[in-house]
Amino acid sequence: MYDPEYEIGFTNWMDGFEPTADANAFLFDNASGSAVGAWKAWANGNKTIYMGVDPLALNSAPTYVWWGATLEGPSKRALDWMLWGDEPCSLQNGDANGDSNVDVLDVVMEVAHILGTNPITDACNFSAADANDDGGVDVLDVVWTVNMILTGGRIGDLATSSVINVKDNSATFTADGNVDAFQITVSHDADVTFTMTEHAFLADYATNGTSTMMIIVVPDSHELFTASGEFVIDEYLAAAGDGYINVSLSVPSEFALNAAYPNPFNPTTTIGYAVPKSSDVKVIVYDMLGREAAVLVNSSVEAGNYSVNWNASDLSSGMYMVRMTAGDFVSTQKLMLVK
Ligand SMILES: [Ca+2]
Ligand SMILES: [Ca+2]
Repeated sequence: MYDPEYEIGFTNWMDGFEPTADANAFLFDNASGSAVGAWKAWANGNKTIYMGVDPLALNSAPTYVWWGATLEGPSKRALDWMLWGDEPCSLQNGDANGDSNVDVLDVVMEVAHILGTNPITDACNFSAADANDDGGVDVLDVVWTVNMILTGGRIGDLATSSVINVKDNSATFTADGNVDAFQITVSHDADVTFTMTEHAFLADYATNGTSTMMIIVVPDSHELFTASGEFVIDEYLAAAGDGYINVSLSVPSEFALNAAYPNPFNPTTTIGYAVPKSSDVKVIVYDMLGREAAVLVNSSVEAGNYSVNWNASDLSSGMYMVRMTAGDFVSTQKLMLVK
């Protein structure tokens, strides 16, 4: 282990700080004139290691605190009692790419960081991307940055709540005012692809296997995104102004087996269904002799609106029946396969 007296450069540190010539005092006791906090830096390979002593612990056991081992220097954020004269970097909040403008490029950079497609690794850029200074980069920083860009250009009140609706593999929303950003994570089969709304300041997504995270910034229609197949919304956040707003998924009020489309069909059709509460749901297709032709759904399903595709390419033309059952609910519909 290191010798603290040597490492930090103090002599007589129990009686008050008398920094040695190579230590840096940063806080002084006005009455005694002695230092009550000090730090020292060492080169260590291509990094600089910083160490400080906690002035708040002077009268008990002084504690040594490592803070920072970075190229840039000590982090003020890591120990907020430190009174550093200089910020380690001076980028304007929101100017994530450091080009002295806060514009859509910075929002793109923040969104790519959140989606994980291009994480911000530079401490200075990260600090600028953390526009609201809470130590992380998330959708609130996107909103903060967008509002800097759009100052004066927005009409109407900020939303306080929003409802996300899913129907026919598309997500839309309603809200009681302007929503600045949505962050939505959905799960889906690996071959499902997504098309983001074109009516937004910015909309982007990142798919990782069977999970996709999307960020839709300042949507100016009710559209959010459309998928090529079924998905389930796992997580959702929405923000307006400087905070999150209440957001919920619309839940159907009753079970329903919706009209298949197209019908008649050849060879695929889409069948929508609604589940008002978590239930064991079966959607099964029978031929006219009552034999099972396809099991489309047979699982526990969360409340929501869903749709399922049926491909009947290996079956012969004719009439089929699709039956949805969930608890006491039963609904049946005719399907006409015409080849
Ligand atoms: Ca910029
Ligand atoms: Ca932040």
